[in-house]
Amino acid sequence: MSEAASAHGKGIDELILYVHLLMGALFVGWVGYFLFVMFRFNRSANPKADYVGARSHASTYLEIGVAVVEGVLLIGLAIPLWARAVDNPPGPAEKPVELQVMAQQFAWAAHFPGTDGKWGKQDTKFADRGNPFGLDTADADAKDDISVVTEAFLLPVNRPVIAKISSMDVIHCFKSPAMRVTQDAIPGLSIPVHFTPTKVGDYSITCAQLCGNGHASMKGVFKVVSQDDFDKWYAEKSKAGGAGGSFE
Ligand SMILES: [Cu+2]
Repeated sequence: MSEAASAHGKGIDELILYVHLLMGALFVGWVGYFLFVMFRFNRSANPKADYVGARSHASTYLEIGVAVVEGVLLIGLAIPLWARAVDNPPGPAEKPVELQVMAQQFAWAAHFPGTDGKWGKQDTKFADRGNPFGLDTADADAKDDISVVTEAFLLPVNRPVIAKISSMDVIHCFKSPAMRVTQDAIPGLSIPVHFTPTKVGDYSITCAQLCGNGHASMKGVFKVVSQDDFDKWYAEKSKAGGAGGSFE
């Protein structure tokens, strides 16, 4: 797994580690028990079956122990992590960067509201491969909107990001391994995910849902840069602006 580069990434890695440690302990325990039973209760040692079976309560205590550890993982780690990383998106006070992400066979596109901070009008009647976000180019708020298609898009470091994931054809899945974010992209739905990139660098986006014969080549890149570099790129793109992005 690539190194985590988002604020909640460490919590996910810890949870994965603890779940694997528990599974490892169960695996070793079960294999050990299986071997013990094979030797202890083989036919030559026990020519006649015992109809009472086990008399010790050890297995009950072990089962309770495993259930307690599972409970601690679920209630102590998984649910609080979900509350932090999935529920409760950052509010306006945290100044999140907002974007829409559109999946299409077989590429990714991103759409930002531009320097005015307002999304241009969008309607599915305008949406096609040449205008994946269905921007109404006649709308004044759309003039400075940024559409980035099949090229890298930028995000500032240490600032929360809210990405609304959608698809214009089949079900895809937005996956950024380094950000520890995975969300299905479903036609007709706009599903928000949020994360905070914590390291400058280039990070891949892949599609994690088999979506057709070009699925493996459906790669995207986002660059995490300093706030200054992001502002410069954002202003330039916004000036060029409009519904520039096209899958064609
Ligand atoms: Cu896909």
